[in-house]
Parts: sequence; structure tokens; C-alpha cells
Amino acid sequence: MSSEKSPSSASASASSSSSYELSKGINGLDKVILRDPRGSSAEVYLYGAHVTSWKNEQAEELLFLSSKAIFKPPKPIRGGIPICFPQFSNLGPLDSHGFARNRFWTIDDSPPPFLTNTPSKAFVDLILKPSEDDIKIWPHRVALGSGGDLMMTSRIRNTNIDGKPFSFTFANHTYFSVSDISEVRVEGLETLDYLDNLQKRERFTEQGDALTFESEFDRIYLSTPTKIAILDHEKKRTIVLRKDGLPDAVVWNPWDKKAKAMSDFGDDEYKYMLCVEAAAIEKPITLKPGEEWKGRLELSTVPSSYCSGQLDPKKVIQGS
Ligand code: TA6
Repeated sequence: MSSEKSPSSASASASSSSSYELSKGINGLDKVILRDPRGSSAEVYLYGAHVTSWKNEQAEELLFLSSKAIFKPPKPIRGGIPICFPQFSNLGPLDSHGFARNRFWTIDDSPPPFLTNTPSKAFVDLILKPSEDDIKIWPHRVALGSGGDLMMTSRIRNTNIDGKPFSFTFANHTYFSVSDISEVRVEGLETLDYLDNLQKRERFTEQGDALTFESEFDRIYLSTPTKIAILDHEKKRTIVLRKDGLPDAVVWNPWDKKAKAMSDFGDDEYKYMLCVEAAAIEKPITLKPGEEWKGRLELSTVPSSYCSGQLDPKKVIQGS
């Protein structure tokens, strides 16, 4: 963690049902801390509505945050869960990955009603106030489930009054902490088509079984199952991603050369992280005025006795 001004904190409970702690993080940036009585926790910076920490009941960190991460706008924070919106990567006129990750969000004390109940009190609603040229609202809820699961629900509503539709792409660009990248397997993406960002986004079909990593990896998997698993036997842990409204999944590891080229990333840190990103990329989402989109990501951990092969799409689809 970079050695800048130390944090301070105060507890707050905005809307009657949620409780969280408001605190000063690195460089005095505002952050929210969510705690579950059983010990799990999460931290969200208002800068970028950026989750920078998710810990299980044993207080083990499950997300990767670079030791060189820069907590100074307009630089996005390297690690945790940046939100790529309203544009993924360079798929449009905006800066790479859009502006949501380097804007200041605010805590929304009166969020629009959530249709689904949030199973715990530990949640916070964040909203990106529209700037002069945007008249859309983006309520975003980060919640910590009673089992330590992390849930993120993003909603985009087009409130345009001039009848104009609004299109966007989206990703929860999650950096997971792994014991050793060369020992990790990703399940649930076998046999799927993907766009290879290392080959001008040419389209290929995934062979083999689970994904393993031995060099730079940057792919957009298309129309994936709703469940994907990251198996880390050394940590005796499997992280399960469940996603809704986010049909695609990006898998990224910069490996050594790209790692050296990134000033806010340690040269060796590629060995201890893997990005698996729930996303909507291949088919941009278009909202007519008054329409709303919702994307949901739920992260949970299971002991790695969970046997491999359970998430092979063929098996998942056959429901065996
Ligand atoms: O999600 C994968 C990716 O698009 C890679 O191509 C790589 O650029 C990565 O995101 C990081 O992007 P950033 O703009 O945060 O440096």
C-alpha cells in the first residue's frame, strides 16, 4: 500500500436500513467501510465508487491492490474493482474504460427503490451525479452479504427529456488476489468464443478445458454462463462469480513486459493477480428515455474441495 496520509474514520448509517462507516482513506480520499458481524469486510472509495478491499471472515484479502496504486485523481486506482463505464477499453471516443472510475461519486441517502432485498445491513448506495451534459442517473449499490459475499448492483437509467437513446458498454474490472498465477485455473469459459485483445480482437473459439496462464492474456469471452470460478488450490480457495445482465467476461493478466510498462504496477505483481471481469461489451446496451438497465455481480468464496470440472459449460448446460 502506498505510504501517503493515514486514514481516519466515523460510523454513519444513511438510510434506515444500511449501516456503514465513513472514513478518510489514502490522501484523505473519502471511503466507506462495510463490516459484517462475522468478520468479513469491504472498503469502497467514493472516488470511482471503487471497491479496494474485500476480506473474508478470517480477514484475508481477496482482491489485489497494487503496492504502486496511485490515489490521486484523475488517475484510476490500480487494483480492486474499477467500474468501466460508459465505455469499455478503447471501444469509443472516451478515455480508455470511460470516466466512471475517475469521477467522485456521492452517497445516495434516498436511492430509487431496489426491487430485490439486500440480504444484509452492510451496504451503501452510491450515485454519480450527472455533469452538465449528462442527464442520466447511475445508482450503484455495494453490499456485503451475511456470508461475506460481495454484491454490486449497477443501474443505468436514461432520463433524457429530448427523446435521445443512450448506449454504453460496461465492466466490473475485478482484480483478484491469487497465490501464483501459474497455478490458477478459471472454469466456466471452456468452448466459448472470445475476442483476443492481443490479436486485434480477432474472434476465436476456446479449446481445452479450464483456462491456465503462462504468458500475457487479454481476452473478451462472449455470452458466458452466469457462473465462473477461479480455482486457487494453494490458497485452498475457489472464488465464484455470479453475474446478471453482464453477458461477457474479460480475463486479463499483463505478465512481465506490460507489468514493467505500467508505472502504477509492480514489476512482479502480475504473479499475484488475475482480472476476471463481468462485462457487457459485445452488444452495447441501448436505453430509450425512461428505460433502465441493471447489472449485478456477486462474488463468493468456497473451499477448494469444490472439485474442478463442475463449471465446464458443457456440463453446466447439460445441468449435470
Ligand atoms: O480489461 C483488460 C484491459 O482492457 C487490458 O487490455 C488492459 O489495458 C487493462 O484493461 C488495464 O487497462 P487500464 O486502462 O486500467 O490500464
